[in-house]
Amino acid sequence: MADHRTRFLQLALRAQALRFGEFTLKSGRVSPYFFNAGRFDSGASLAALAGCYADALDEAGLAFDLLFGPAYKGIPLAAALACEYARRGRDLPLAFNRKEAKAHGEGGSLIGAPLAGRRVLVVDDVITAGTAIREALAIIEGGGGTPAGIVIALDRQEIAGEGQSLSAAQAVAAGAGVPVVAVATLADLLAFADASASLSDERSRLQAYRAQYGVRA
Ligand code: OMP
Repeated sequence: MADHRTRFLQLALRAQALRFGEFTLKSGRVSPYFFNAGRFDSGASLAALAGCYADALDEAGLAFDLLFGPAYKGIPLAAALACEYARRGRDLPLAFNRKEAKAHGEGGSLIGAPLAGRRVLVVDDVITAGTAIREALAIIEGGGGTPAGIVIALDRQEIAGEGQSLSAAQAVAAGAGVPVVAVATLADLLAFADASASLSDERSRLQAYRAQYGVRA
């Protein structure tokens, strides 16, 4: 497994951003695991996470010239990634949205660098059914930007609905015509659990969940 994948899973477990148990998702599915990016709640842990995003993007070789963080969870992720790129010698423009448009002050719902004419990379936490990401793509198009890709920490590799053959991430990628880059996927998590004796119970629950909702390999 690529170094950044293992590094990310170790970081997520240490930060308790990745937890095992019983969680009801936005989709209504009951999942044996949950990824909460909000647990990357210190400068050092966010910086380490941003390093994993940047390594995954380097590996994918995507071309983009603005980072967009959708409210709320994408905002600190995109900001941390912008700082990571600056540290690596690339100063990228950064933008994000607020959920409720403001009628006073600077107005509107977009904040930061203008999207118009730019190839925009969406920086977000996780894709399950793809709803949140589709909203972000619509915001970018509304702001005159061109979506160039999506980067997330975790692709849960679930089908969006009964009988579908593509995962939600694959369906979003095909629909928008842009790649989705994930630092890690459910398959990576399963491989990671395989290699760690302490996660053997979790592994069988993850496999059962994948058999029910996961995309067929
Ligand atoms: P979709 O919009 O269905 O792709 O789900 C993505 C959103 O679900 C995320 O932005 C979170 O709000 C939430 N979520 C997590 O944060 N972590 C998970 O492991 C699963 C979900 C989820 O509810 O599916």
